[in-house]
Order: sequence, then structure tokens, then C-alpha cells
Amino acid sequence: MAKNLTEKIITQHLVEGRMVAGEEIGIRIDHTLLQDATGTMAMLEFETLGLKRVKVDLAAQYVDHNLLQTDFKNADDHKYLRSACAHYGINYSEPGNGISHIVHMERFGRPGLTLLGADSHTPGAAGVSMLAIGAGGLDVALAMAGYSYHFPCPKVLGVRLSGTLPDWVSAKDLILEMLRRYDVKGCRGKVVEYYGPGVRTLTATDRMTIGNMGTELGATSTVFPSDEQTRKWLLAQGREADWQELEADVGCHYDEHAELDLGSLEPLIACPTSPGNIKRISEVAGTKVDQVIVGSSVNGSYRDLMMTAGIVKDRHAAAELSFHVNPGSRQVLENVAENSGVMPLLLAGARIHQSGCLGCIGMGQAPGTDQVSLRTFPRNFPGRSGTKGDQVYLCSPETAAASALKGVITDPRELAAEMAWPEVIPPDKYIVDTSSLIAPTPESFETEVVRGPNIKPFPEFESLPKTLKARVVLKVEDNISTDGIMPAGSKVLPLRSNIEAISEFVFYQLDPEFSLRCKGFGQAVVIGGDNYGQGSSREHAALAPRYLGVRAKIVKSFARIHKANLCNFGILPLTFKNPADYAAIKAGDPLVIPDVRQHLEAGETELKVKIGAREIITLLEVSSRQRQHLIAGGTLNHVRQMLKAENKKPPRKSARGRKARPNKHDSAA
Ligand code: MIC
Repeated sequence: MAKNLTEKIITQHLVEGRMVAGEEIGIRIDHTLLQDATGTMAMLEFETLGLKRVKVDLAAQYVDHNLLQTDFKNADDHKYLRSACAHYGINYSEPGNGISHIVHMERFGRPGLTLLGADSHTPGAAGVSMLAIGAGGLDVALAMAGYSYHFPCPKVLGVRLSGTLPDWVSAKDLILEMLRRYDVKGCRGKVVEYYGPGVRTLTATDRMTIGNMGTELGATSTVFPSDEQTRKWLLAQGREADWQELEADVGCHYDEHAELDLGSLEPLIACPTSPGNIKRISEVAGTKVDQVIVGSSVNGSYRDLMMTAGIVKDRHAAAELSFHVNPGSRQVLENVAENSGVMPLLLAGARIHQSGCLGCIGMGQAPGTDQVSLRTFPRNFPGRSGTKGDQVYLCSPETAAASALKGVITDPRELAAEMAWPEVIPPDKYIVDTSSLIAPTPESFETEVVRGPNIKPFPEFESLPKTLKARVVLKVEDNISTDGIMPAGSKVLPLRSNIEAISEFVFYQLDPEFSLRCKGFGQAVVIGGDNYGQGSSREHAALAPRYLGVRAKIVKSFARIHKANLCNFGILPLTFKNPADYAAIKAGDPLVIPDVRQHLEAGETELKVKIGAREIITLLEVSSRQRQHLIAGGTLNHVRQMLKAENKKPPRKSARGRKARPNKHDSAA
């Protein structure tokens, strides 16, 4: 039967389940990706599994988030990660070498493979036609240990592209157009697969931009064919041998379908405070801008920096405007420098920073009070920049550069009256400098793993109680992001390996008393609206609330990664059977789920919840695997129980006669 490309890649990697949309499947993972903000905890979790070496074809760890070193914590974590990588067989990318997604695509990405990354923007690897999925750190740690990755089988939304992008309009405008159509939850449970003649006109890094920010649509992943553009990219990276052609079969079926004419696109902008709050530039043109930042995982490519340099060449950013450039990788910066892109940026007044995520997660670059910040980043959830009440707009490098020059939000097409469009032709051969990418070797396996004092042991969690008695600690609205639940930023991010310390900041911006109240309640429940937990993959948005005693979340609907993280840490992800019940619950209400453990063991999908004298019905829509994890109090508890039980059995022999446990791509987890 004719298959679309997503189905082809999934079928080739399927180890469990049926390809029925919504049913849980398990797939084999070829590459894993960790970044330091999620990776320190993921590495600690991997260590608790007791393996000598990673059991995945390629594992990589990037240091790109926690780059500020205001005290010992981040530097200690970098050292821990470097030593653990050497010891367990993982590629280590040093601080300053670049953002995980960009470096992975430059050095390792290969068409047709699966990539699981502890970062929600992992689908950026669509640029090299991988099926790349963002997940919580624990899921990635398990994949590193050779277990398969489980997730709901996605539907495939086929988007047929035609035409070519007009001058001054770029791939960012395409993904902003998708956000205008689908908003932040319209693609949940779907892989967005682009095809058609327009695809050929998009370069590998254009595709990376579209895949990266496809996450904001709520999509599980984004897929592009592997074609001449992919080959050109791999050739320019000195990796042509890694190329293979891939495309959907003629006559294949898509669950849903859309058309997009690239020629009809115009510059768009996401207004505060959601990537889905899309407007035409004309609707906000003339708004005074205080800060412009070009860069990040979505727009930190060579093309994006050279386009910016081309636009600002021989001019200067507007007076009083703070103009920043954050290169996506060291390779990008080296190539921009080699091709005369750095001087125009410097002479335009740009503050050129080291490559990394930086202001995208509030690691510096916070705007001032009431200031407007225009960024080429993927997200602008409230307070994410580090400034309360922030006014962050998201746009293309073209719009950012034009606005930096004019000091107000500007449609870049207006520049056509003053200058020619500075077309960027990517190099045939990039300068490839791998000196900051440390590959493991048999000798490095002897390295001792070094832990700094900020790295605390992983907390022990109890299994699910017989009956859950708790109180509603907080009620929140629709579209609460994980930034709202577990803020990032320069103060909080260094605490990612210390759950006790980071738990003080749960819901900090919305409700500074949250953690204190939880402690008083003992067991707590959070009530939420639609698309609860959208945004990042950070498992700390589940792990830290669990540490504070949150045992259930009852919401109208969940975002995929957060729901999986809740199961991983033993928090019941419940939804209202009747969404109208949301209105009848308030913070402080006492709440009981009688015989909850027994109901879970019996496989029930409806749970009665008593709130005072009233009773409502909630739904528990999880797989039987997740059910077991919830009963155990979390995935690690479950896996440890399984490993213990296995240890008691006489050793099984593998085909090669070795004791075979855990099996590569085993599904115990
Ligand atoms: C983000 O963009 O929100 C982050 C910071 O990269 C997160 C990961 C994290 O919280 O560490 C993500 O996208 O998953």
C-alpha cells in the first residue's frame, strides 16, 4: 500500500503496537539528543539504570542553555556532563559550540532515522528528513538505555507546498502562517508532512526553521522529503555519504490535507504572549521597538545571519535600540565571519553573543520594564524572557533586521524602495570545525564521573495510594505553558539538578505561594483548562510538582509531552468528562478519589472524584504501560521493579550467548 513518508519511517522503526492513530506505539530510536538544562537530570536518571554504556547508535549531549556562569552551579554541571559523556559513550558538545538542534543537524543528522530529544524543538531535524520527536528527559534516558520510545500513533497532516517564497519573505513566515491557521493546539497528535513542488525551493535550514517551530502547533513532529536540497546540505557539511533519497509514495493517503502557495505568503508576526497570536505586520507596524534579537534554534542559521547582515550593511540600528545577534552554532559564526558577514553586523551596532539559546529561555537579554522586544525566537509565553509583563513579538530575520534599522515594527518589503533584496547563497562547503565536539573513545570510558555539590540525588517517590485525599492547590486557565508551571531563566535553570531547590519556583510567576501551600496540603491537585502544559519538554514541570505533593492534574485537555511527563513521575493526568465541571471547582476545595489504586489496577478509564458533597467524572486516557507506571508512583520505580524481578530470574541468554538485559529496544519501560 502506498505510504506517506511519516508512515514509512515509523513502519521501519515500529517495535510495538499498530499504526492506528491515537493508539500507543513503540519505536526504535536511532539517535538521542540531550541539552544541558534537561540533560543533567536525564543523565542522572540514566545512571540510576545501572548500565555501563549507552545502547543507542548515536547519543549526543549539548551544552547550550545554562551558559551563564554566575556561580559554580552551571560550570559544575558542564563538568559532570562532560565526564558522564566520556564514561557512558556519548558525544559531548562544549559550551559555545552551539544549539543542540543546529549542531546535530550539521554533524550527525541523517535522512530516515529517528531522533528522540529532551527538548521540544527537536523536530528541527526535519531539515535533514529525520523523524525527530521531543520528549521528557526520562524518556530520552530510557532510549539511551536501549528501550523503545512510546507515544500515541500520530495522524499525518499532509501540506502540499507550491510556488516559491517572495523576496523579503522566508521560512519563518511559512511557519507563522501555519500558526495563524492552526494556532497552538491545532496540530496536536499529528505529524505535519510537507510535500509538493514548493518543497524543492526550500533549503535544509529553511526546513529546520519550519520543523523547529512546528512544535508550537502542538505537533508531534514535522517531516520533509530528503531530496537534492538535503544532499546539497550534507555535501556542504562533508557528509554526502549520509544522504539517501526519501519521499512519500505516489498515491499515498494523508489523514488530513492542506495546501499552501509559498508565493502568497507575506511577513507575519506573533504578538504577545503566544506564538499563536499571529497578525499581519501591517496591523502592528509602527510600534516602537526597544530590543531586537536575531538567532536561536529556529533562526540561528548561516542564512539567517547573512540575511540580517545583508539588510543592515552600511547602516546602523536605530538610536537607543538594543540590537543582538545570537548565532545558532560556532560553525554558523565561523562561516558568517569567513564570508564577510560579521563586520556589517558589528558596524550596525549589533551585540554579537556566543552561540546558544540565551535570551530564548531568559538566560540574559531580558527586556526592560514596558519595553517591546522583537525576536526571531520560537516562543513568547508570558514572562519567559525573564521580565514580568513582557511584550515579546516573534518574527523572521528580515522583519527583525528592518525593524532594527527603523526602530519600529517594519514590514521588510518596505526596504525594497531603498535597497536590493540581499539574496543569501549558502556555501558549497562549510568550514567544519569539530574541535568543540568531543567523541567518546574506548579510553574515555575509564573517565571518572564528577558531580558538583548542586547535584542532588533523584528523589524517592511513593507508589499510588489506595485512596487519594488531596486539596485543589491552584486553578489555571487554558494554554498554560510549562514556562508558567516551571519557569526557566537565569535564576531557576541552574537548579535543574536539585529538585528540592527548584520546586520552590513551581508556578512562581502566577502564584508565588504555590510551593508553600503545597507543603501545607500534603497531597495536592491542580485544575487546568485546554492544552495544559504546552511548550517545552521540561520534565521538571512534572517532577517538581510531584516533589511538592501534587498527585493529580484535572484539566480540559493536555499537551502531549507534558502528559507523558506526568505519567513518568506518577501524577494522574485526568480530564473532565464534562468540561463544564471545570467551572464548579475552586482553589482550596477538598477532593477525594476513592479506591484510585484499585480502579487503575482494574484498567478503568473513568474515575469518580468527590469534591465536598459533589461528584464528578474524570477520564484517565493512558496506555496500560503508563497505568503501571502511575501505580508504581513513576516510571523509574516501575523500571527498577522490573529490573529487580529480572535479576531474580535465572539469566536469559541472548543469541550471542551474553546475558541479555535490558534488551536493546525492549519495551519494559
Ligand atoms: C524551551 O525552548 O522551552 C526549552 C528551554 O528549550 C525547553 C527545554 C527545557 O526546558 O530545558 C524545550 O523546548 O523543551
